[in-house]
Amino acid sequence: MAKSERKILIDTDGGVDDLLALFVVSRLVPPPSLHVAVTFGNVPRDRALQNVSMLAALQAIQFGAVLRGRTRPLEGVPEFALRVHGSDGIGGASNQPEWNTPPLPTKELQEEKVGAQYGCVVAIGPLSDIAIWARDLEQDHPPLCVMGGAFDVPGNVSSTAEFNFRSDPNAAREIFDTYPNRISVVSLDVCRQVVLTREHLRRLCELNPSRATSFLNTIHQHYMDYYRTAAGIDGCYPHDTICVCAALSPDLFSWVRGRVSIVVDGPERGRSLFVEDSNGRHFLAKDIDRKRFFTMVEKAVLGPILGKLGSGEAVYDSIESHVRDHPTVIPYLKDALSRIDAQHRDRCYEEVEFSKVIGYSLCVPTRPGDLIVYAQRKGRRGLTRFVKERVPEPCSSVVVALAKTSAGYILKTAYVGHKAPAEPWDHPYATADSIPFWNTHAIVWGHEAIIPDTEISTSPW
Ligand SMILES: [Ca+2]
Repeated sequence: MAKSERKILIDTDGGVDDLLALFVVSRLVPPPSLHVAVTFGNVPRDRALQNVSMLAALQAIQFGAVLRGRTRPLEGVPEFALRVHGSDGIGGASNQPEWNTPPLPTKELQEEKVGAQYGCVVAIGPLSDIAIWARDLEQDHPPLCVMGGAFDVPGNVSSTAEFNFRSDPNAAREIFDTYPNRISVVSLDVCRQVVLTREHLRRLCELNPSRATSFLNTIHQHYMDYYRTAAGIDGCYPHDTICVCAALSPDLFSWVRGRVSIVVDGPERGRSLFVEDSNGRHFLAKDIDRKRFFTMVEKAVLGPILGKLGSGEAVYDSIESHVRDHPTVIPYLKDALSRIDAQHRDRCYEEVEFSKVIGYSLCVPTRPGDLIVYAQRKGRRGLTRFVKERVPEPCSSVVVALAKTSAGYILKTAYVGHKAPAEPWDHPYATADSIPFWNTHAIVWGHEAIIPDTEISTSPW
């Protein structure tokens, strides 16, 4: 298998910083290449699975597979971190109905025994899953990147032990003693060099407002309250995000080569020790380039630049992109953006004329006798007026809707067609023109995804 085709496997225990890490990696790696295994740790395994499901249910967050991991350490019973992450692992957000979702269908991690399909395995929870998984891999053992350990700094569950290693020290020992490939270790030593403040997180989320960024901001509030009390910082150490960035861009860090060993008994249970060794298979992250780390996180939030406006600002796609629903506009988008002068407006809604037919408008004027229905489109909060037994009409213009952020503009939507007022249910954007327009125009039925069972024949406005 070519190196570039290999997948990444992330083994997570579904806490707050895990979900931020999964969001970041899901924005930097194509979704089919991202497999997520869920284990116990911060919370029980099934709760962790719910939390990953909540993230995955948000529009635009996708994983190639979600795999079910272990519910307990190799020996003994699990000890969770509910005080840090909240009783649900996400600071109580699961009590808010807007986020709650059923668990994802999963298969067992232990059924995925082809190691060679993975270019890298990233463990951001206890190492129980990976220890068992590695025992009888059918093929190559991929390089590992592990969040865990405290070497020259105090631990976070005892004076000497870090949570992930302490949660299953036997698994950690087995991995470090027997795993036959490179292990990169992102410990508390390097994580504590990076503080993600509450204000910085808020600004990051506002770069690309969406349900996903709003969810991430919400779940961090309790977690950051804990850190304010426990560590005196109004923010957190984004351990797991640092670890996934180490896996994707190891050059953000300086590394020391050597051997890690784990204490499994006694008062120092879970403690990690390091000895430098130029032949060692373990690479300990020493220092991080904080500036480049935050640039990488910001890039994940913003996504790639779609184009530049005539007035110079960069344009990024919305996390909840509507452009993917209108692929016919994509060949004309860059050109259309370059012809828009934003004039520093907070929102721009522009129709760009191409002076030749470039596609078909799905929104058409309706006539008496047309067959009209109302149904809810995917990603919309209200019903849209549709016309059946009509066809899209030739069109020479592109419509672009933009919202300003501190990094430039976010593309809210773009399509081949004409400007139209917001639909009548779309507060606060609906205007006095909305109802008259949508009583005389409709979207041609059969071209847009509809939420099942939402179709009605009488006007909802
Ligand atoms: Ca974790």
